[in-house]
Amino acid sequence: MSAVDGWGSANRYALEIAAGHVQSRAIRQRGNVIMKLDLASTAFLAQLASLGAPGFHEMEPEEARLAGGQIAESYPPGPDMASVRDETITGSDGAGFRVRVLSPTETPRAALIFYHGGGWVLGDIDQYDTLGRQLAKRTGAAVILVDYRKAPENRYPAAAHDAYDALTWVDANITSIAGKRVPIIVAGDSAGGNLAAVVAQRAKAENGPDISLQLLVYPVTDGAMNTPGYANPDNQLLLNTPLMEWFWDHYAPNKKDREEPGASPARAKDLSGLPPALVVTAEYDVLRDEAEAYGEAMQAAGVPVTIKRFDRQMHNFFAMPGLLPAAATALEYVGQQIDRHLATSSEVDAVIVGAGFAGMYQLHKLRQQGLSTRVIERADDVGGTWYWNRYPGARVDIESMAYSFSFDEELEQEWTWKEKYSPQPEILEYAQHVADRFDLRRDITFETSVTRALYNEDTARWNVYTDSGEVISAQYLIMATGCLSAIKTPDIPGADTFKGETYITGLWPHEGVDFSGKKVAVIGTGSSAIQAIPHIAEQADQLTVHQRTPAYSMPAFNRPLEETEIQQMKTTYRDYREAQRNHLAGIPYPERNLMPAAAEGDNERKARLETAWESGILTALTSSYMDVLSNQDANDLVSEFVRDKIRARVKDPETAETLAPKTYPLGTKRPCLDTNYYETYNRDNVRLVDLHKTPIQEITPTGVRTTSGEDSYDAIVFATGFDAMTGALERIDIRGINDMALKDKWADGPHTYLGLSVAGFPNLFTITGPSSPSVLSNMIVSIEQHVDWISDCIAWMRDNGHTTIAATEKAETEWAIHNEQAANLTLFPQANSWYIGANVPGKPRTFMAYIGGVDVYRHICDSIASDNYQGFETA
Ligand code: NA7
Repeated sequence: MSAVDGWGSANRYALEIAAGHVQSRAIRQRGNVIMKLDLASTAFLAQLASLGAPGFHEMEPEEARLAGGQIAESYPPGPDMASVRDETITGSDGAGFRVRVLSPTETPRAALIFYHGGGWVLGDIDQYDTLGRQLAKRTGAAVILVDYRKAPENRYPAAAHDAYDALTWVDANITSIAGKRVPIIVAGDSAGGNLAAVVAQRAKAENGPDISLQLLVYPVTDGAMNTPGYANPDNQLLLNTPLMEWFWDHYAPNKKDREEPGASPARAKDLSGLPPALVVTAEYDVLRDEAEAYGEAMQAAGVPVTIKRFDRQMHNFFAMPGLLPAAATALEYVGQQIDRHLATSSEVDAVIVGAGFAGMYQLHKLRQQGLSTRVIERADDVGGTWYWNRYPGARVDIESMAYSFSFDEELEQEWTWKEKYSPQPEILEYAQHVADRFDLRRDITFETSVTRALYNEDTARWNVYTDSGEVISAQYLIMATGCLSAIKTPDIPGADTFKGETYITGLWPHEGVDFSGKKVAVIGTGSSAIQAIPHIAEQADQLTVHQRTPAYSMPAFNRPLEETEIQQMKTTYRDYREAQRNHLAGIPYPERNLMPAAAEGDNERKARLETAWESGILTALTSSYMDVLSNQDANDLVSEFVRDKIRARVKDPETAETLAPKTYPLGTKRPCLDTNYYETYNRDNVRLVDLHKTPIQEITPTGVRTTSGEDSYDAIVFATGFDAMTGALERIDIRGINDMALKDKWADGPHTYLGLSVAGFPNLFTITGPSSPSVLSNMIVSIEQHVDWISDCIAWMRDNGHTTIAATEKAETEWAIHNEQAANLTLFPQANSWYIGANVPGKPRTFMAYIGGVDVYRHICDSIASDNYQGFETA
């Protein structure tokens, strides 16, 4: 709904009455003046002017309140809150008044007391509900709207008393409002700004509650009404001199009262020692000059004050949410100022998001370089993917000794892997060992999620928000959020109606699950399902697997490692690491055969593929010929070899054919390693449902309904994967220059330079970000390369006196073109894989990993760095 539409749908009676509020005559006669307003405000005033009606000051207060209330009904509803509660406070003089506590969905990081405008005569907390909610959502503060007593029924100082009583009530109840002691902000617009200023002065004079900030939106500050704006009708849009006189006459008819600072805060003799203030004004507002004068007077008295005038705006624009775009702009501005204000208490050089392998190593490196660093992690321990994926059978499918850190030789030597492919608990133990060994936990804040990160162009720093209400200011923001960490929530109709047990492989209960005696459904047949299914089948009474796309899987031949091979590896680690770094996928053995598949006869080829099969190494089949991933015929030969293996492993020919993938080339979706996966379908208690033949229609309260009927289950296991590569980044509201949201920038797919940096987002780094080799490689090899590169870049910046670095658009485009060309040389784009975003409905289809190889990519990154970070802009 546009601003004008919103207004147009408002009650006509309200419009007519409000029209007088605008000085319609002045508007008609001075069209040149109102055209100085922005378009929406001009249209808004023109609509009011065309209606013609008495001004508020020509009405009785009750009638004016009614009109004001009806105008407010055209505001859109505000955002949802965690809770909204109205309370009645008994003030110090015994009178009661209402407050409304709006609690944001995050733990509040401040309490913002808002006094509404309306000349002490009009307005109430219902009319400010939308603005209050918007403020709570944007600032992360609990907002307390105050329904102070109004004039003329209750003249000065009733409103000022209530305003102060609201402050002391909030101060006394801060832990029930915010969960802990948080900073208090007093805020208000127009007459409400007056009350906020008055409250701040009284709190100072009486040594009352600590106020962290005053937010004064075009506040009334002086009953003398003698600033230049009062003499200039051109400057009086939506509020004019007669209406101000009417307000003052109702609030403080006694002229002597108006001279007191309790009514006119600008009259206070000493403004020093007041809390910092943010004064917001509008260019065409009768209150502009007195508001700015008050701000300047506080400044002169040594108070930190920011005065922000919104050009081409009129009085009241801030409090018309949804009607004027400028209201949203001003709200964002105020939000950022409050962010800055609250952020100053927590400052570090770098914030790292995520304490998986990437976050841990990055913390270690930056610490070594002397940077103060905080890691924010949503889990209660380190480990990332290995913390969350605890489903039965979860294990690494790259050899354990290759899937480990190389940066510290002592670490390599002291840690001994027990199996060829370690199970999840052992890898988690390794992550914990790394955290202990390098004393990482002291800089990691656990059980906390980053919800927003906003780049502040003035300070060239990031404000990083957490769901615990903290804001951290950091020069560098490093996303170590993982490529496969944002769970794809089950996108099947009715998924939330199932009454039995529901499990998601990537969010497995820590205490484990006992499926004994149960009828279990598994949905999905990717790597996670393939690992879990044999274990679930052994426990469950019956297991039904729902397969949409079959995977190519080969046996892992997992086994305990022998002492001799452990020792052999430990003595040759350096050479092995070197080979990893210079290999396409960071998995150097078996070596890639540089011969095309067609160059060998059937028998030699069969022998070669058998050897690859027996190795139980993930990349062995795709490495068997140089063209397996780029030539359809070559791929067909290898794919058919695997299909024959599946046929040999599964007794029932129909089930075997269903399990044999035929719709995409081998290797173009993530291949899998398994232990007894296909053999599991030979069990009597296991059944396969081919969703291509009988698609799922819905999940019901008791089971799963496909086009062939409904089956009931005790438990459903969703092994349905992740919103890969971009999901974890886009779920955080990351905003760069000009408030550009990363999610918007990536609306048609991720744009990055090297998968490390994003144009328009200075000092933001993404470890194994989209368009880097990441998931096409051994993740640990890629993580180490990225962390080393980022750390070197930061060191270089410091050595050369640069405070910011960001990719240029040009470099980003060049990288995107190169990426696309590289992908198009292969068969990868043919498959509907998560590499391409095809698994998430509505996700743009782009190939999200660099296919040129870890070795080539490393070379490119190093060349760019040694060429003074070509493609980056520094400041
Ligand atoms: P994957 O590999 O994305 O597998 C998810 C599976 O779930 C896959 O078989 C999907 O079929 C299937 N799926 C997803 N949504 C549905 C719906 N709505 N209906 C039916 N089937 C569905 O995730 P994993 O957790 O197994 O593995 C992720 C990576 O982690 C893995 O590759 C390793 O790198 C580690 P689809 O193929 O989309 O037709």
